[in-house]
Amino acid sequence: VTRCSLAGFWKNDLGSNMTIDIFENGTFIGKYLTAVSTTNKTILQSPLVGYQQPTDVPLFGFTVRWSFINSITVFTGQCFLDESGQQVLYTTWLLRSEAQNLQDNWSQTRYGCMVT
Ligand code: B9F
Repeated sequence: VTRCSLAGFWKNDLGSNMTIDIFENGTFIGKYLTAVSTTNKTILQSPLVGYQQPTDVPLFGFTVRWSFINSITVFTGQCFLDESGQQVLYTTWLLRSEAQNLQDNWSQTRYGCMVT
């Protein structure tokens, strides 16, 4: 490949995996299974929707609606080709969880980076 695409199966540095189907115009849908969580609730596969630019090393953004907890994560990043021609995603995320009241709102957004 000389060109990156988000289409297909991915596993990140945490062990989470996702599968993505891309449409003609760069929109995509998929399923996300996180390997990590900090709740007792059973982790379930969760839906995602996103958009990628139609370039050789596309920029992208997508949202996962966690199906097992009232939280949302948005991810944005870029697909690269590494030295061996392997596709790799460098992504930054924001995880929003529920505030019980307006006073707690400030504390309910986490962020981080990952490599997929
Ligand atoms: O653990 C998260 C969570 C949300 C509310 C209670 C528990 C849900 C899973 C998030 C998975 C993140 C990582 N997995 C991955 O592949 S999304 C970004 C990372 N990449 C307590 C309150 C908010 C977090 C913990 Fe919770």
